[in-house]
Amino acid sequence: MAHRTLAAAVAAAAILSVAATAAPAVGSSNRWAHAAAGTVFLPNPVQQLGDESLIDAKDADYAALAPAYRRVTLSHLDGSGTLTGQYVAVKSSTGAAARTVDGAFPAWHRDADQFEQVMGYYWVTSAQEYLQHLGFGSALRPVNERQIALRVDQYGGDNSFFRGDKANITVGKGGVDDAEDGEVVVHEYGHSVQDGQVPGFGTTLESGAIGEAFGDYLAVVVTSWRAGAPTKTPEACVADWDSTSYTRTVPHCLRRLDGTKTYPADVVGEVHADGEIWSRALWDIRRALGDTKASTLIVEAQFAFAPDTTFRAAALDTVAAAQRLYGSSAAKAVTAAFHARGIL
Ligand SMILES: [Ca+2]
Ligand SMILES: [Ca+2]
Ligand SMILES: [Ca+2]
Ligand SMILES: [Zn+2]
Repeated sequence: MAHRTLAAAVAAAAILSVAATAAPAVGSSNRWAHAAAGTVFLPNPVQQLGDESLIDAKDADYAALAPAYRRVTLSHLDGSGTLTGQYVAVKSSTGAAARTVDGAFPAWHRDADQFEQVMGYYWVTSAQEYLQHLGFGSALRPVNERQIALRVDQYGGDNSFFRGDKANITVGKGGVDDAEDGEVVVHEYGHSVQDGQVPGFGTTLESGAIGEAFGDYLAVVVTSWRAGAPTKTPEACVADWDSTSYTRTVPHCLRRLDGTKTYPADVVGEVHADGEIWSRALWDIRRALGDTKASTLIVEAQFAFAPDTTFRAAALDTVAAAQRLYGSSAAKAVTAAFHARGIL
């Protein structure tokens, strides 16, 4: 199994390098036409194995986790042998920088710092590839097609965050190392995406809540797209693995997309909690229209958001994007999703 995946990766790399040699120069894009195999969770062991009893065990690599490691292809690399690529450059302050050996990244497991570096690279790049598969950067305008920095930091708190410099991501190592959960990485990239669309987005409680909600939504849709559905844990559950460190109830979820909160009754004045009002609307839009249409109109709508937008204004922008892209029946479904939350 691992061999076949590796062989496929090597074949893909060979095709890419042939294309890079044979094709005429197309600006600077050839610089990123490199690929290498790497080992990841797809997206996290709790979701992959359907096992809610897995625990951090102080970053140990124990037998029950073994089936969750997957050999995948890391794409859009610069060919330097480091985790430097078109959409993300990984920096680590906790261990030596990952480097390829004979053209592939060694099969590091979770007890090696380099595992989180590979995870950060793979999941940011996967999220950008998801946006491109929707048509952003081809039929639609590009979304966040810049190289961001992803830092793996050793601070104690269990809270990855999106820095004041906006584009970039820092993942921490509290509890389960944050970058061991692909959904945490993609959530953080969601903030970068919104900042790429609307510089400085998220200056108020409601716009901040929309930011948290979109990160949660993106985490689920990107990981389902890449790893496949149905999932072995509820698809609406975000960060099944990272959350084993700080939740008691099963299934372990940092948050869910399918909650029942409504506006304004359930507003508590905290962006993550209030975000669950917005993310449920996004979840309902996806259930009504399917992944591709829902994600396309949700992301397209965000270009129109003000940095300090309100739930109501952003919902109206989202209805308008649905109408523009897919017509009246889609706009009606989007309106219904926001109406059910008390937003419209
Ligand atoms: Ca680790
Ligand atoms: Ca953590
Ligand atoms: Ca999940
Ligand atoms: Zn966040």
